Amino acid sequence: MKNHWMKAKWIGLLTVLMVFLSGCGKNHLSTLRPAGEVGREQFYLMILSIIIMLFVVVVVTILFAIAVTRNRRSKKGENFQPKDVATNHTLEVIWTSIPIVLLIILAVPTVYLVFKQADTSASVTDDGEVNPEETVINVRAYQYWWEFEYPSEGVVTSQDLVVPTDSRVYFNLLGADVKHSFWVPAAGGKMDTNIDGINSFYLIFDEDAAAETDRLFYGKCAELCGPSHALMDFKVTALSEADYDQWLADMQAIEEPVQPSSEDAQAGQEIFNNSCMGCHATTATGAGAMGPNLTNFADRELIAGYLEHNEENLQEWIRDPESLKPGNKMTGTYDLSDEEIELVSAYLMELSVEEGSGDVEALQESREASGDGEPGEGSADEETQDDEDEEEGN
Ligand code: HEC
Ligand SMILES: [Cu+2]
Repeated sequence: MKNHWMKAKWIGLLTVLMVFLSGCGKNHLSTLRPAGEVGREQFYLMILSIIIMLFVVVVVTILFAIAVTRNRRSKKGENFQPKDVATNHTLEVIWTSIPIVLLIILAVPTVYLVFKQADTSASVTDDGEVNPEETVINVRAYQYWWEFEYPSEGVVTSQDLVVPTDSRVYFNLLGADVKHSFWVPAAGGKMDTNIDGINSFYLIFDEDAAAETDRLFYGKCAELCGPSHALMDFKVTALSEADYDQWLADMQAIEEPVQPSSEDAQAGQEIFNNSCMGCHATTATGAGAMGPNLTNFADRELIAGYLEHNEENLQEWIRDPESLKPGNKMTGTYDLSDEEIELVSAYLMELSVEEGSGDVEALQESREASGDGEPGEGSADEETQDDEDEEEGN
């Protein structure tokens, strides 16, 4: 009987381990498969500390084994007294200095990297403005969603973060209500989003790593921030520099909300304007709104940060957000019939940003002409023109 129990326990333990450990090692998710320089440096620190720890464990285990086995009474007789080393100076110097040396070995690279990875000075210009030549993203964390603002380009999005590969991406982190924590496990360690001060750091996403993971990485909130904390996920889309610029330009081109084509969607837009517009923007400007910016909602990977992106889930979300994300701030703020929900969701599913509709050259020029004026403003007329052309094409 007892044997059976032992066996069952082992099998149980192994199963649990298998389930959890098989979660490790996925490229888009894991700290153990770093996707860029920052994550890699932190990974090496982990390896270094594990090596040091193993060394200590091995040495202590050997000493312990010697102490236990060497002077057994059964071997040496009842009256044997082992040599007293309590005041041996040489030994004391050795076992005081070894830990000090080990800590120094760990401290030097740790301190060096902590300072290196906290260096965000390139993200601001000498006058304290955001440097338009670097990728700078302002992150605002809300219960239970994420807003991403690209200050130099005047673009706002939410839930799906878009970044360029192979260069530093600087993040300025702020919490809008309570403290959250911004974490993209594959790219680097987490950092708190406080409500009373901006925390900054940078991450790097390698082009190779991005290509391996369909350009998608997972992000999470890593601070217990309320009942739906565990659902406060986001996606990171890592694009090549050129595609990233094109995405920004495409977003900039949406100066007016996308016009729906089908009749259902048009009716949905009216409902949206009456019931939802107060919290949700459908153009790519306007940070600090009550709800996620929905300009490119149809292009996103997920709904509400964690649901598969399809019309069924969207309708379920609009019908009863509380059942999907307890404690969220959208619950109970409107009253729609099932039919209205279908219309509104048809509208949202048309909120797509046309690829290639933006003027990349204007974007890049405005970046180079850094310092004076607001970047991205200059080409507004042209972009409106482009928009109209495309609508006719639809
Ligand atoms: C009081 C403000 C408010 C109103 C009104 C409101 N919402 Fe929301 N909405 C939110 C908030 C806040 C969230 C984020 C919830 C979360 O994820 O915690 C959200 C999330 C969403 C999402 C998911 C967004 C994403 O990026 O995945 C959709 C879709 C949505 N709302 C549609 C609607 C529709 C349709 C209406 C009108 C019928 C509406 N909302 C009315 C505040 C509001
Ligand atoms: Cu959170």
